[in-house]
Amino acid sequence: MSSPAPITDPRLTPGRDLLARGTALARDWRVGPCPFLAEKAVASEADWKRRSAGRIMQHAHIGFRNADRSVWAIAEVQAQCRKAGVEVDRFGITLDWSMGYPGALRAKATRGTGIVLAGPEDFARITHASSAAAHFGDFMLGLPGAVENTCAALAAGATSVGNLGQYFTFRLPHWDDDVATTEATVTALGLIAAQEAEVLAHSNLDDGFAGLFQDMASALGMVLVEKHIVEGLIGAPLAHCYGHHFSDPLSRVAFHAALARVSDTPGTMIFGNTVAYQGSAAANYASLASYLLADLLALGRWPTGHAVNPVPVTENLRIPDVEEIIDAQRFAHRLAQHARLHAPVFDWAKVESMADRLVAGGRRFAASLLAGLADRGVPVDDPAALLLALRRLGPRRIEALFGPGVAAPKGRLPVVPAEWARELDEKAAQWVAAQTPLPRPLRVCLGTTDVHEHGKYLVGQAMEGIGARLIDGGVSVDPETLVEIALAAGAEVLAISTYNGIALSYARAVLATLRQRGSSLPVLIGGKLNQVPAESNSGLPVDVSGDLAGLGCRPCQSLDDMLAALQGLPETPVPAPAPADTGPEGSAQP
Ligand code: B12
Repeated sequence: MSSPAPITDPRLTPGRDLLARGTALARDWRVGPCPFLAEKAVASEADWKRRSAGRIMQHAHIGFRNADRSVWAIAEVQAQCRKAGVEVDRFGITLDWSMGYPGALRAKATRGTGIVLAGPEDFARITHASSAAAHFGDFMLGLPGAVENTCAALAAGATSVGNLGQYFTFRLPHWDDDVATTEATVTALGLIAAQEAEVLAHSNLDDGFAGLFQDMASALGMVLVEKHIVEGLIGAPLAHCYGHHFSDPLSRVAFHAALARVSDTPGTMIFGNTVAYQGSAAANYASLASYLLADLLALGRWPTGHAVNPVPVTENLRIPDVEEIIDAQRFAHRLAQHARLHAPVFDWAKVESMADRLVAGGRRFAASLLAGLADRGVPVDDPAALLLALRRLGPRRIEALFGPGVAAPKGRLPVVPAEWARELDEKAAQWVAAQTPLPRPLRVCLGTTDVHEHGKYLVGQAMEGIGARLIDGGVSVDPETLVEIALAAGAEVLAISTYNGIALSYARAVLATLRQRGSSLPVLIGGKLNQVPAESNSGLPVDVSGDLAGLGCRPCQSLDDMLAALQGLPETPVPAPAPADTGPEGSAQP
């Protein structure tokens, strides 16, 4: 069993030197002009949010891969919505994960499903596409390319830059230099702090540990820890975003109330509860209404400056098109008119009481985490050292050591259980209850190609439930490493969970490595089985399940598919494994 990396690293440049680098960069890289700042006559989006307090703001997300199409879409959505009397206040775009690398490495990096912007001029095309605020959230802060991307975004006139949440959990393929990633992130935060205009450093909690903690109070505690680092030690305003994984209205509104109690920095947006999108467009409208109503009620009572984010109902099927984005915006606008009438029938006392528990638990978590890091030799006045230590500890160890819940035999009892874990636990238990166990305990190595690990969490529980023995292949693991872990542990099956539009290229790399190693291990693959074809004009990913089957993999859409694939494997057990490493820290198996 390999021991986890130490949480301090002598190679790391002290935070104060990195902040000085950021301040020096600010002499050349300042917030530039853009139509949003000009039309609203403000210095930053934070100013605009403060001035608009009390008005419901709307965020639209544009997910195209092509820059021309994105620029056109932003203008079109703003124009069409304005015609319909709906104001879209801000647009977010999805940078490609290859943009996370330093500039020199980007051309060779595997592309994902997002947009590639070549330099400051390309960023300016986005900020000049409309007079709404532009939000560059993903694959900027928190990744090794943070400094270049932040310079470009600021010069283009963006005044909210993210996404610190990604720092904690995201790993780029074949990039393991977390020291360089930390240095780039702290330098970029120093650059943001040194701006004359108030630039919001944005952190999407769900992209970080909040999507993996089992206790919502730990997620609130991370808000306090991140604020200590970014606002306290670096001096940049930190805007928090949450929402992907917050499904039930009570805990969603209570989290908002708790956030409003611990932060007065304007929020960027409340993210859509996209994990609830599981069916057709019609069914997803119910999910949209459910989370949006909660957000509108919460913002009515605690106007934090967050915009609502009505996610188009096709989001779980494909990258939403312009008409679908406009429909979602119009839906949100109309629902906001209904929402205030719901406020009197909402049980605010229940919300306040849960918010009390979240705040108390979050404070305990933050205090004990910071004290625990100090005890372990981390200089808690150094933002770089703190960030690195948190990233290396990872969500499971952090929660096990410092979680606010009472310790119990199988982990801590959550103060407020995280919805995502509760739902998946139930789903796995229900499915397992209806199955007969496997005839023998197959050894299955299960890993993910990218940050999405809920598929792995569910599949892992289901496999164990029917008697498989699980070998942890890790999260965001390179194909060669996954094969290495599987073979070293004597796995009889390799199971891959993938979501980032790279299913085919990843499977090819796994099969090539297996062939090199003379192995014919069966490969199961599930998740989002798509890929953007190299010769694509649209830039949209296409389903590759057929190609995967053609390669000899077993594509699985469901747990039933998984069971059928496992049952189709040869009866004879392969020889027992050599004692092996159970894989890197950060996997979904607690
Ligand atoms: C939750 C989520 C996130 C969370 C993940 C939290 C976490 N730590 O796990 C966060 C917020 C971090 C996230 C980030 C991103 N996400 Co995301 N995310 C989702 C979302 C909403 C749900 C996916 C999920 O976890 N489902 C839960 C699982 C349990 O359900 P399921 O997928 O139906 O699983 C079933 C089967 O697939 C099967 N299965 C799954 N794996 C396996 C494996 C095996 C072996 C077997 C047998 C079966 C199996 O098991 C289940 C059986 O019922 C989807 C949209 C959607 N609604 O599907 C987008 C989605 C997957 N994300 C997407 C994207 C683009 C991203 C980002 C790149 C966005 C960005 N710009 O930052 C980043 C990823 C960055 C990176 N470095 O990789 C896209 C992918 C696009 C594509 N491929 O076409 C999606 C589809 C959204 C969209 N429409 O644009 N995301």
